[in-house]
Amino acid sequence: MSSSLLSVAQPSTITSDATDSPRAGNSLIDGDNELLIAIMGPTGSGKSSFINLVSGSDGAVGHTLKSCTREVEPTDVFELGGHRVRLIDTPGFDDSRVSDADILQKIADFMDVSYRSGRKLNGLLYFHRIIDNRVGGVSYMNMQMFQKLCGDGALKNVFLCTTMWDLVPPEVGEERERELKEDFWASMIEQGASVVRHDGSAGAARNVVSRMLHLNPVTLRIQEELVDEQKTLMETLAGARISEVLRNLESKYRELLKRASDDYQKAIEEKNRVMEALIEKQRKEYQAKLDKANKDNETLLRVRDTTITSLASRLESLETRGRAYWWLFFNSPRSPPSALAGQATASSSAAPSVSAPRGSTAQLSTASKPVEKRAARPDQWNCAIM
Ligand SMILES: Nc1nc2c(ncn2[C@@H]2O[C@H](COP(=O)(O)OP(=O)(O)O)[C@@H](O)[C@H]2O)c(=O)[nH]1
Ligand SMILES: [Mg+2]
Repeated sequence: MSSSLLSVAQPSTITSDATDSPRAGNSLIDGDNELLIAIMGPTGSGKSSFINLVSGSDGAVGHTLKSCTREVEPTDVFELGGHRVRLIDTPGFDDSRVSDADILQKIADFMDVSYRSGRKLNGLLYFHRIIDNRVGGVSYMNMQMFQKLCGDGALKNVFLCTTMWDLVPPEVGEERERELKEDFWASMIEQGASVVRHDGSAGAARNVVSRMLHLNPVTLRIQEELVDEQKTLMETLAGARISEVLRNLESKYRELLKRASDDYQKAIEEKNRVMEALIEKQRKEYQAKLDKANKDNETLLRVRDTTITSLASRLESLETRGRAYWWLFFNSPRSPPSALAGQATASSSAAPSVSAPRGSTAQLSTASKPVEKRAARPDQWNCAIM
């Protein structure tokens, strides 16, 4: 990469003395707008921990497999530097128990509904662990999906954030960061993406977000594709990429399974018990991976032909998840679609178990305070379509 490119996006280690300068259009006083910032990246890259640090919420941090984020999860609104901010946590494309196709659909659904309801994202943060010594399968897949979802036009609102600097010697981290900038992130940096380091502290986390508060909202490529161009999910760049990856994976594991089955047969004939057990174990692993690829492909087939033309029909198609997007309609340029609002009743149905804004029950610092909760909640609407 050229030195001029490097100079465009020198990483900045965010320290707690950085400040933001609120702009009139986005401030609490003028317009009372909420700023939306989405957080993406592989599972385990520190997204939920970061979100908890900034917002004071207590969403699931993945110390165990079970506690990983599997839904698009907005925080409650909180205040930062005079702005009302909501962060959106997203699952990574690498969950062993949820198909990548399902994850794409969940993220695409959220982006679709938010865009149709007139709410654009102000920024996107992409997380990457600096401890990863190579950008292999999972990291690469997540980066590719992120780029396809964003499109080039949104990259000026993207911050590429490295985490877990406390776990590597500084010189090792710096070398990996250089590789990321010169290779994997080079095209995003050229289009305006910024590179930042998060040192794990609450002050640093808040200052990363502070740097995004003045950005003008952007439309993501996937939002244009789904809403403006009325493409099906599989016709989008992200959908096409995932479908290509899954097709390749399916044929790869089918081939590996066939070879393992031949070797297994040979081991039985040769009465080689040790080899037989080893190959059987391998065969089961390949079978599980093939099953997952098949399941992903089934999900893709299910969503392949669905083109959604209106917000009401999008919400209808979302079943339980749609109910969790109620908050998008508050302070939004659009009202809830009549399909929802017309059925509002005083009787309360169960709040959605997923995607409802996280409670902000944790101790909060003065720099990050929760804003008052809204009185009306559409989870109290008895919506037949949900
Ligand atoms: N050492 C270290 N661990 C971290 C840091 N950030 C997060 N973690 C840990 O990394 C694990 C995954 O974090 P999580 O926030 O759930 O990642 P997510 O899957 O991207 O949401 C958890 O055990 C966190 O406590 C960091 O900056 N340094
Ligand atoms: Mg998480």
